[in-house]
Amino acid sequence: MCARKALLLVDVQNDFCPNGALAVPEGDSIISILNQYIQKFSQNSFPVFASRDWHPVTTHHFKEFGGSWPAHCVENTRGAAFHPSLDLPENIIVFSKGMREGQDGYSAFEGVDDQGICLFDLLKQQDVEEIFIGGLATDYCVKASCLDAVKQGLKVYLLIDGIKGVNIHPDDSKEAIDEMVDRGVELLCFEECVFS
Ligand code: VGL
Repeated sequence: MCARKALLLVDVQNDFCPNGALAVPEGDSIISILNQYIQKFSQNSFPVFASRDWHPVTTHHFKEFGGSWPAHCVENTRGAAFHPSLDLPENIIVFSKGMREGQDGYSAFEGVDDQGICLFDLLKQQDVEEIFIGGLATDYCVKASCLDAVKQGLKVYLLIDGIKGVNIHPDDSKEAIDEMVDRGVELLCFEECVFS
C-alpha cells in the first residue's frame, strides 16, 4: 500500500514576505508553486497542515528582550497572518508556535493546533508516514521542522522549489539544505511530485 502523505507549509506569513517585519528576500515568490502543491495534495485527499509563528509582544525571541530578531509575527496582528495569496484549504489545520516568552518556536513540531494537539500526535493519528515540507525560511524554521520530522521517524521531502532563505550569511540556505540531506531528507520539485 502507498504510504500516507501530508503537506506542511511552514510560516508563509506576511512578516516573512517583502515589506514584512522580518522579510525573507523574495519570500512571496514561492506562493504560487505552494498553491500548486496544496491543490495536488488536496486532490489526492492528503492532509495539508500549516505552521505559523505566533509570538507574544514580549518574548526572549525578540532583540528587544535579549533575542536575535526584530519583533515579528506578534499574535493577532496583520504581520502574523498568512500571506493573502496563499490558497489554504478550508479544512487546513494550523499549528501555532513560539507562543511562550521563552520559546523560539523554530520547528513546526513545537506548535499546537487550536485544541492543543501537537503536529506529531496528529500525524500519528492520521497514519502519515511521509511529510512534504516547504515555506519560510529555509535556514531556520523549514530546517528545524525537517530535522525534527526526521527525528520522529518520518520520511521527509523538502520542496526545493517551495522554499526561500533569510541568508544572513550568503551560504546559509545552501548549508541548511546540505545538512538536511545529510540527515536523510530528500529533495523534490513539483514535477517530481507524482502520486501513483
Ligand atoms: C523564522 C527567523 C526567526 C522562520 C522565524 O520562520 O524561519 N526565522 N523566526
